[in-house]
Amino acid sequence: MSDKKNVNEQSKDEQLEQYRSDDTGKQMTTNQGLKVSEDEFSLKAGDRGPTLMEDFQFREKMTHFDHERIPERIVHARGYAAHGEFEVYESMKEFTKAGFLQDPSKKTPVFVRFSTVAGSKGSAETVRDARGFATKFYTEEGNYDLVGNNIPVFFIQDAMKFPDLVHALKPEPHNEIPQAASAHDTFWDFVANNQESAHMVMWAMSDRAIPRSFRMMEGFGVHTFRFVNEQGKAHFVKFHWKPVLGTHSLVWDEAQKINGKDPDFHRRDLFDSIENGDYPEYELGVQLLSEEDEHKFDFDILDPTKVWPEEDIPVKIVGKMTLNRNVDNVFAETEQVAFHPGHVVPGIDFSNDPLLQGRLFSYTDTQLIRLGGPNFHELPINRPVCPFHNNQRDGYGRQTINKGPVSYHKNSIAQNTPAPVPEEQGGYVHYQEKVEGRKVRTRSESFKDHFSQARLFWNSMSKPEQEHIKEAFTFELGKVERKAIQEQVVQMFANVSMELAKEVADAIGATMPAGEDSKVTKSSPALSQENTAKKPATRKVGVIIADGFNGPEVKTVLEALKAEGIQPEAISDKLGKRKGTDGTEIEIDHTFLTADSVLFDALYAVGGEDLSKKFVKNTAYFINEAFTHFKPIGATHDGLKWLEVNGIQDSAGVVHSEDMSQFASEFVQAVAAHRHWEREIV
Ligand code: HDE
Repeated sequence: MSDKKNVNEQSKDEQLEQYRSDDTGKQMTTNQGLKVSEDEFSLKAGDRGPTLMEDFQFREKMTHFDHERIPERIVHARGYAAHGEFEVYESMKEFTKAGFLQDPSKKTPVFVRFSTVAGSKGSAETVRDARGFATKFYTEEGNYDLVGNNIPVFFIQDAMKFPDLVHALKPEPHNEIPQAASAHDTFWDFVANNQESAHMVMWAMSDRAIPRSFRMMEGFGVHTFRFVNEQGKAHFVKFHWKPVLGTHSLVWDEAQKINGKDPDFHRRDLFDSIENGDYPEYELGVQLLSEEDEHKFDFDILDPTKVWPEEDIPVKIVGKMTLNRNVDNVFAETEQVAFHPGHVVPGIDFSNDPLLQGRLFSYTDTQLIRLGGPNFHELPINRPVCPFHNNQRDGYGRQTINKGPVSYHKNSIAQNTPAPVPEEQGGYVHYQEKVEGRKVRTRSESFKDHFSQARLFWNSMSKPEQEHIKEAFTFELGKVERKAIQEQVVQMFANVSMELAKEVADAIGATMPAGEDSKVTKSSPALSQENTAKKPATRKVGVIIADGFNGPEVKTVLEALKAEGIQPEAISDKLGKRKGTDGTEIEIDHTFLTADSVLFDALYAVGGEDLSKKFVKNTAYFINEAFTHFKPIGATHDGLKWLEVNGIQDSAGVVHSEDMSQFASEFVQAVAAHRHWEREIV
């Protein structure tokens, strides 16, 4: 770190470095720097006497502790983040003048926070919910925040309704139940009475709402934004993040069990991947639309409950983000980071989407209460990497020591500086869109079709995905206590699909909906996860193994798995080392107690000699559960008997062979496929 550089002339990492503190090996002091001689006992009048008011050391320690917590985010409280970098593949000059989108040789530091929406800060992670996907780009022109979700549409069309939506979604106020779940009366009452939610509800009931990993989900800016180029020409733009590993999900029964077995499942996965050097990667995609084409669609492009079908407006892949560094301290970075859709740079502008417009107010406002005042931009994680100067002063926790007498504009004392910057030199000028109209509180007529795209989504799903949606509705409505709400919801979704509504009605004992099925036949294959990238890398395979395993065989298979980037972890009845027939030793990572099939992508049943009854029982349970969750299962020699016990040896995604290298390559393919839905259809 150079002593000469001012803090806001440093790279993001240099900036953070001066705030990092390693206390290892250091002497203990108070916050005032006074060396502490004793840290276990308060100051008392006599061995058994009262504590003295004079004990400033005790009071400082306790006061700091008493104030350790800040309010959690009203939504997206449960989150996890990482640092990384972004690079553009080719200059986007034609469409935007944004500096970080010009030069492929430039790396822009980023900080990304993933989150669930509904749950409190300590809630479980694999709940059914949208996921936040918020990215802060520390650009040379200021911070740019792309504050998105893993679902491309939203429940409502106007920010005015956001508090109502969130009140309905959160635990019910009279008993604070249920935590981090939409399966309750007030949420579905909101849905039934706010039918613009139909499209997003379809996504929320789909596999998208139970991602396998933050590394395997898409991100979307949701709203329509604007790109503006050097010549002042604008294009409408929608932002996409496409995970290089593809978009993959859990199954609902598995997701619920993970919440008990490992409530930190998603953060652990992200943290471990980065520590292992398996850096999560996402490509940035943009859908571009010229201003002249604004009204060419059968939906309004300002409506945040609509997607732009990728088959109509292709997603142009323009760059890549790599997450390559975990935070040093979750509170200082992940908790104190403050995102805001209004943090933009020249070349990126807004549209009149009424949901976006409201967000432009809400995010700064919420930081004022959450981070305790107007100086949150000075927190290390929030500081831009470019210089920032203005006449804002003071407030709680101010860190900058502004020199000189001037804190106003215009002035003569400082030759009228800090001075506004003309557009040609990088000053931000809002896109001069022409607007006129009457002041009204209405929903535009063009926002009133709530069902066509919900149907488009339904049509785009594979059979297994449709089955999962039916089951999700049946689960959620099954938890709703008021019959009238169940009936209303079934009736509402009859507008999307009669098949869906009827099967759900049947399953929950509601009145069969009557009427015509939707006439929308269009589908968008890009929406189905069946068409996503399928790769074996970074998948976790539980290897169930006992003493006396076939050494050469296991070695061949494990090497083949590792060569594909698959991560085998050994499970046995106890920790320590297990010995193979040829003397090979394998260190056990988990016992049947600390592991569970739901924590793995696939199982490889090896077995061994002289297995205890308990071992046999546990293995059969693991295999049966993995099979129920459509997971790949591999078995060789001794392991074959479990396939037979469970009667699954001839099923899809169950791999066994006498030839080890054939077995390994078939098993790798089965793992890459993620899940084997053929089992469901049979
Ligand atoms: Fe947010 N949202 N939101 N939101 N949102 C917040 O800001 C809000 C919406 C999103 O990891 C809050 O700092 C309103 C859509 C993410 O720190 C708050 C409306 C999308 C995060 C807020 C929306 C999002 C937030 C709470 C409707 C996807 C977490 C804490 C007009 C495009 C960011 C905070 C992080 C957080 C308001 C709707 C994404 C209260 C008023 C649509 C990823 O300001």
